Amino acid sequence: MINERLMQLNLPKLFKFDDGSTVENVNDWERRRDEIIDVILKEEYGTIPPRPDNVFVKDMRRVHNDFAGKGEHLIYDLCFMTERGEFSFPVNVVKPKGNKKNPAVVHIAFRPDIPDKYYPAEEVLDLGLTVFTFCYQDVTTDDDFESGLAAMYDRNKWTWGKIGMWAFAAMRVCDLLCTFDYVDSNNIAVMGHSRLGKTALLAGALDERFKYVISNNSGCSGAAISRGKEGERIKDICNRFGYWFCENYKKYMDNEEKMPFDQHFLLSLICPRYLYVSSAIEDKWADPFNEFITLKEVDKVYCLHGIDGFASEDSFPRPGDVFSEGRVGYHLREGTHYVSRYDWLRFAEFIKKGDRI
Ligand code: GTR
Repeated sequence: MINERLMQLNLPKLFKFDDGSTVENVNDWERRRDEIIDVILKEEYGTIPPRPDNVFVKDMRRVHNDFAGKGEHLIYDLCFMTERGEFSFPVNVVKPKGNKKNPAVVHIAFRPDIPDKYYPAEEVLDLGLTVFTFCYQDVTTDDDFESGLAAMYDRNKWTWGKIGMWAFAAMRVCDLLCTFDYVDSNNIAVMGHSRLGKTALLAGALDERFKYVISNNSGCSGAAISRGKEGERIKDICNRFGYWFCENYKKYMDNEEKMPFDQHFLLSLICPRYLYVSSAIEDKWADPFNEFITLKEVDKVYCLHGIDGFASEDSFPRPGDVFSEGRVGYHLREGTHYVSRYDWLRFAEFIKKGDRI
């Protein structure tokens, strides 16, 4: 059933090189991966500046909010050099007390407060995860190119839209946390919801230090295949939020079948690492069905690697379904566009499962 739907959509082929030849093995895939990165940056998210030489902490504060004595809350001012001088933004860390190396999550957040309605900090702490949260607006707001990170690089040189900028910031948080003794740097996740779920996918696709890439309700231009999509289409997203992408993306408004890629290209870059996508049944704008089928397509890359990818049935999932046996996980929950406690708990389970392997 799902495979038939994928065939009908006539998606651009993951295993076909630009010159028409075929990917036969994992070595070929590594070369194909570079082509895929090029096309999604050139046509969708824009080009992104290289990693800065040095990321450092300018200031650190301790917050007296110790989660029943079980945790610590620190705020770092993360700083690095850009083309136009120094740039910094605050990063909140909530960690279990002590110096044990714990898996870490880079949480790209809507809000700066800890905890907030989208982030049940105490529950996540109790699960033994250290969470580095930054608020996307502290890096750069949605449509302003005159301040924040957007103003720190030459726009004629780099074509990035806002999703690229937030993804770049998530990678800088990763640079920083890798320097801390209390982080298990072999077990780092990146996670986001909605526009920030799109961002988590891009950061995870580009930066292989993220072993787990978790995207909640990311929908259009995130986890969902654009061809045949219900709810939000490329035209809708470009009309409202064109600045999240590069200019080239506008070519595909009402013109999806001309795209030399689709969202399975982005998600395929995460293989052989751990990928988790979550949908909500009432979030029709994001289109749970098209989020789900992307994973079916991406599973083919895990097969090429001889790794268990997406272990699901060949039918559309029901609310309450969780598929987390392989390296590609998914759940569909009841309710609306939101990142809930239910979602966080599934993410934590998925990370811990990977951690044991
Ligand atoms: C919706 C938008 C989605 C999603 C979300 C958000 O309105 O159309 O693509 O990103 O907003 O708030 O991030």
